[in-house]
Parts: sequence; structure tokens; C-alpha cells
Amino acid sequence: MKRYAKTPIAIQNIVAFISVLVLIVCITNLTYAAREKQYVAKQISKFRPDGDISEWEHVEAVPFDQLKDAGNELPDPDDFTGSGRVAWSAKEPNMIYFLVEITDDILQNIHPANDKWWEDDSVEFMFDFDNTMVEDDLVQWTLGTEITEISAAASDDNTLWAISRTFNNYIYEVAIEPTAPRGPNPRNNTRGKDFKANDGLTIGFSFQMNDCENGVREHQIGWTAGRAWDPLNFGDLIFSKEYWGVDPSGKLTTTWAELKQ
Ligand SMILES: [Ca+2]
Ligand SMILES: [Ca+2]
Ligand SMILES: [Ca+2]
Ligand SMILES: [Ca+2]
Repeated sequence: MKRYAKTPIAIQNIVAFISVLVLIVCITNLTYAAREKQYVAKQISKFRPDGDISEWEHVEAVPFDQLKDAGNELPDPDDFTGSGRVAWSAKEPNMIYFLVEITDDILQNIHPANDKWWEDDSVEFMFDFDNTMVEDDLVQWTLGTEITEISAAASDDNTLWAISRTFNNYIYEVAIEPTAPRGPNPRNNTRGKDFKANDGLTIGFSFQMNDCENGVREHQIGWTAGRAWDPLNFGDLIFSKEYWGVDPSGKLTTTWAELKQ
């Protein structure tokens, strides 16, 4: 009888053990999310949001070549195209740095800041700070084509930026500080308030641009494909203590092309 009495307990223990294993696997997946795309953000030194982009020379650029919420096909490069880069510095761990370069032939800005900002030419930075992959937890920064056009979570307190223009080319140099007070339309106003970048930290991230002309939004294109407010369409933004342009042994990874210049 004792043998029969013990068996259910043994099975219960095995079930409990497997349940804990499954839970650990689930938690691990949430913490170290592995979405379809990854961007490893390394450090840069002497970041200044001043329109001089020399500090970005070695930083990897990713093309905005994926369709999102507007447009049936990718626009012609003359009409609208762009790319983005990401970096950080352990000296300012509450900040994330961005460089976004855009070509757009016609600008539209017909709404004031924080009013239908997605229907004016603009850049969006979206975060899933805690990798919950829940839409209501997402936080969005939007920057328009004029320095006063700051919307969504973006505020004068949490965004340092410069925008410069040469013909149809626009350059955004941006520092976002998630811990600082937010604008009036952040979507989620609590996630990321304790943000602190460190080596190995992974958050969900997407950035994209709205191309508006003729009174409407004609295209939205970005780094990752699919609906902007679906966190499953985000990529992993992974922070690394390494420096852009410097290999792990400390040597400058200068290319032959750069040496010849
Ligand atoms: Ca600069
Ligand atoms: Ca255009
Ligand atoms: Ca436009
Ligand atoms: Ca506007």
C-alpha cells in the first residue's frame, strides 16, 4: 500500500518540477526577448545633438525599408527614404542616442504639436522597455520637422535634439531620456521611468517615419515590418559596453577606405 501511496506524490513532484522549469523558460524568454531583428547599440563618446554628425562615423545604419501602417508599396527613394542608428554612453545611462537621416521631397506640417502628429512628416521612436510585448505598455516619442513639433511622450524635459536640412535631406540627432517627465500623449506613462542602460540590457524597440503630403499620410516605413503598435513587430535593442569603431581588444577598426581619405 505504501508503494501506491507514494507514487502520486512522486508524480506531483515531477509535475511541480516541470512546471517550475516551464516558468523559468518563459521568464527567461521575456527578459532576453529574441524578436526577428536585433540591433546591438554600442557606446559612442562626446555625443552632441548639434547637427555635426562626426561622432556617428562608425555607427551601423539600418535602412527604413519596411512598410508599416501607410502605403501599399515602398516609396521611390526620391519621394521618401531613410535610415537610423542607435548608440549610448555609460556616462549618461538614462539616455539613448539616435541619428535618423531622411530624404523627403515635400514636407507637410499642418497640425500643431500633439495633434495628429502622425499625419505630419515625422519620426517615431517606440519602446517596449520591459519586454512585456503588450500594446498598452508601449511608449512612443514623435519628432516632427520643426524643433517645436514634439509629440506623444516627447517633451522638452526628456528629449534633446537637433534637425538640420540640406535640400531634401534631413538629419535628426536625438537623445531620449525615458526617466524624465513625459509629454501629454505617451500611451504608457510608467514603463521605462527607471530606465538605465547597461551592458547586455535588451528592450523592445522600433523606429519609423511618416511621409505626409497632399494633406494625408502617404507612407509609413521603418526598420521592422508590420503594424506600428504591435509589439511583436518590434526588434531587440541590445546595449553593449563596446564602442562603435573599436574592436574588443581596444583597436580602432578603421577601414582601408577611411584611411585613404
Ligand atoms: Ca553631433
Ligand atoms: Ca515625399
Ligand atoms: Ca513628406
Ligand atoms: Ca505638426
